[in-house]
Amino acid sequence: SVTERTYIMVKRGFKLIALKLVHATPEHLEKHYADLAGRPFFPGLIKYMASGPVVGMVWQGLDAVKTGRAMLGATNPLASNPGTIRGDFALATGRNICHGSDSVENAEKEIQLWFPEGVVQYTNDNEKWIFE
Ligand code: DAT
Ligand code: MG
Repeated sequence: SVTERTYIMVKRGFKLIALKLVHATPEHLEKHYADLAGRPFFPGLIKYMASGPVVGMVWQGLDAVKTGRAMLGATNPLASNPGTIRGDFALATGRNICHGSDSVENAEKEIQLWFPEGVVQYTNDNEKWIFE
């Protein structure tokens, strides 16, 4: 639907409805990546993602989840097309630099985890102020 939302870090005509710089704690990231707990790379993933701040964003628009994933590229940057974030800027699976929700349901969970204060409600009507 046209109000579908995802948690991604890039723009393509979507509406930005939340953004913040967060230096997440390992505990926060363990919740975010809970599905992967127990995998051999899990401790390294948490350390990597907690090593510095990330820019968290919520973008809204048609097919935001699927289009967001397409823009990120494949989990392994080696399999990511040029023009995708991972295909252009990452080399290794364990250091693939970005995250995007993989389903509408998970997106809503992740938005709640990263933006418990809620997103910003607004309409894009700046022009009437700029050209008044
Ligand atoms: P994605 O981020 O494409 O949704 P995922 O949810 O399966 O991929 O895994 C989350 C992150 O965990 C992934 O972006 C990088 C890391 N990861 C996944 N599989 C890995 C592996 N085999 N070795 C090292 N890191 C891995
Ligand atoms: Mg994932």
